[in-house]
Order: sequence, then structure tokens, then C-alpha cells
Amino acid sequence: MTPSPHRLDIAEVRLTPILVADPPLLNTQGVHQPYTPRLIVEVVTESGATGVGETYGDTKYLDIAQSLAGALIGRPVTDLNGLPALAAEVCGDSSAATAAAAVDTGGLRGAQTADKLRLSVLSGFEVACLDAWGKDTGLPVHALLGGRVRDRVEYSAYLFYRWAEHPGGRGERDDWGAALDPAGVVAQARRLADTHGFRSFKLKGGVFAPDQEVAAIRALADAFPGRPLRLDPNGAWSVATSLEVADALRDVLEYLEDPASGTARMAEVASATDLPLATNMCVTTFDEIAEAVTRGAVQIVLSDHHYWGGLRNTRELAAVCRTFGIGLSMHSNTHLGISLAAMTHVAATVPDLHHACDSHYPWQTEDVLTERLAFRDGRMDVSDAPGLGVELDRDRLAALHRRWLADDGALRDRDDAAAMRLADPDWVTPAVPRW
Ligand code: GKR
Ligand code: MG
Repeated sequence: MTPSPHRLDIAEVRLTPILVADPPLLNTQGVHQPYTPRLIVEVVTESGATGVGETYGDTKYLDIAQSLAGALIGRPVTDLNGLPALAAEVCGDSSAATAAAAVDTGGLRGAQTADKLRLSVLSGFEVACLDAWGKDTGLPVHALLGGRVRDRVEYSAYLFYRWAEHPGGRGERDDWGAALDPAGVVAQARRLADTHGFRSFKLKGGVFAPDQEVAAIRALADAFPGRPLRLDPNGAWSVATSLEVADALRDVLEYLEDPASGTARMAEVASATDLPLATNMCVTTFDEIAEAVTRGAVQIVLSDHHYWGGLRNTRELAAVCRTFGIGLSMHSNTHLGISLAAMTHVAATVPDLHHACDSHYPWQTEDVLTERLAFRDGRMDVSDAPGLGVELDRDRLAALHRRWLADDGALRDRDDAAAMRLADPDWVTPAVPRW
């Protein structure tokens, strides 16, 4: 007799948009708002397992998530290969998904297309399905991805120029103070290293004139000799400026991240320097790989399971990178512990992970988990607990959702330029190249 298949059908999908406190971190487009939108996805199986996922919470992502949530009911939680087609079918012509290609002013992730939006939403559902599947079977997510090849995943300290507080004293105040010069950047790096044990440092650049950011990296190199350093101006520089910075820092940088905007400019820079270039802007979908590889535009791709449509696509990206001798690491945007756990599970399964992964997590003082995740010696232990190995704290989730409900809509979409205008009313999103 044929055994009946263990289908694990999805009985319910819950979507909870939240607003999470975010410090006044500066980037080339402006400053972070006091609260940032995230979406928590819960997938409940008929067997009673609940899986959690996390992704962007801006309105354009929420619209897509709502369409997808309804379509998942009654489908097997294990049918991950069916998710992209389902998403295209139910969201393909929704107005949010048809956003024309345009520069994404919030995420600093290069051109934004309907596909990219959909994949980012899909990633939250894929992670929730994997978590539910793991919880039902008692297997960790990394096992569902083929098993871990390392026990711990290394992360880097993510340094930001920042203000002590948000304009007008809005939002929560922390005790980090301002970091607006080399001494401030070094002090921030030291505190992050002392607290979390990070060994690599990435500075978010594109905020001040390049010579000031070169000075900050030099100060870091003096303070932390021999440690891997990176600088990321999010495409704010011209080819000539990128080459000047590459030349000034080639002895201390592990890589230069998105110095110039777009594959063509990156290729020009790459052809004239031997400093490796990394990107989370010009290669963020499979469609963008061929041109970048053909033109030799990037040497390291910074994967991000939100961008690439989930953990399994991240592994496929890793295989493509391996094929072409391109290095792999991980990009991060503002995120909570669910995404950090997901990042850690997939990173644990990728053999050729060449650099410490980025994570914004230390800047997020609020979370929706019962227990905050902790870096040890700059690393996250890979959990062997069922699923992602994290538990939702419903009271915390409800509190952050109440904040979202109470908002008049002003903060429900990330807009770093709008936040900057509260300090500088004449601020407009700078055109690239800015320098
Ligand atoms: O949060 O300000 C920020 C970052 O600039 C983020 O938006 C970028 O996506 O961290 C990212 C990056 O590496 O480009
Ligand atoms: Mg970047």
C-alpha cells in the first residue's frame, strides 16, 4: 500500500506590519527615520506548526504580501519551488508590483523592478514555510537546505556616521552619541568590537566628501591593524573619484563596495584597479549576473536572501558565483532577529562564503523574539533547534504593531530623504555621482 504523503498543508497565514526603532544613521540619501517598517509573516500548518519570516514592511511590499497570503492557504508548506510562480500569478498585475524601474530611494539597492519587489516579499514567506516545515519535522532550517558546513557564521561590525538623536528629538534616544569624524568612527568600532567581538569593519560612506571618509578608514586601519575593512558609499562616486579612493586605500581595504553606481561604471572602475569591488546594488537578481560577469564589474557579490527571493535562491546564487570565481558575502539592511537567524542558517550551508557577513542587528534594540540573538566573538552559532530556532514574543510583536497602527502613515514607508529634510529643509536626494 502506498503511504499517504505527508503534505503539511498551510491552514493560515498571518501578516503583522510593525514599526521598529532605528537610530539616526546617515547614508548618501539622507538619514534613517526614527522607526522603520518591517513585516512579520507567520505560516501555520494544519498540523499546528507555526513558522515565522520577516521582510520589508513598506506599503508596496505589504500590498504584494496580502495578495500572496490568501493564495497560500491549502498549499503544502513544502512546495517552495511553486512559490515564485504562485507569486507571479497572484501579484503579477497588482499596481504595487508594476512599479517601473527606478532608483530605489529607500533601500539603496539600485534599480527597483516589479520582480525585485515580489522576490523580497517572497523571501519572508519562504523563510516562514521553512521554519514551519522544520518545526513540524524537528529539523533545523539548515538541514532542510542540505545541512551546515560550518558551526558558526562570522559577521562584521557595520559602522555608520550618525547623529546623537533624530531631528526634533523624535523616536528613541540611545547612548551611542554622534559619530561624524574619524575619532567618532573609531570609537564606534571599538564599542561594537568590544561588545560583540567583531573582527571586520564596514563603514557606510557616501555621507561626507571622499577625503574625509578615506581619513576615517585610515584611522580604523591604525586602530585595528590588519583587520579586514570595507567602505560603501552606495554608488555616490564618479569613476575618477572611485579610482582615487581605491588608490588611497588599496593597502588597507578588503574590498570597496559599490563605489560607483551601475554595472557600466563599476566595470570601468574594476578595469583600472586591482582592489576587489563588491556589490549589493548592481547585481541583485539573476538577470543582472551575466552583464556584470562579462564586463568584470564585480569580484564579490553581497547576497541578501530578501533581495534574491529566499534562502534556496541564495544557495543558487552561491553556485553561480562559485562557477565564475566570484566571491560571496552577505548584505544587510535594517532587520530583526528572524532575518538574522535566516541569514545564519543559509550562510552555514554555503561552502564558499569568503567574507564576514554584514548585519544591522546591533543597531536594532527592539526585537519580536522571546530571546535576543547574541554574537559571540563576532559570530552567530548555527542553531540545531527545529526550524529557525527562534520564538516569537507575541506581546512585543503586538506592541510594535500598535506603533504601526498609531502612525499616521508618515513612517510606514522608509524615506531617508524625508527624514533628512527635518534637519535640512533644502535637502533633495543627491544625484549620482555625487562626488
Ligand atoms: O541602512 O543606510 C542603510 C544602508 O545604506 C542600507 O540601506 C544599504 O542597503 O546596507 C546597505 C548597503 O550595504 O548598501
Ligand atoms: Mg552596500
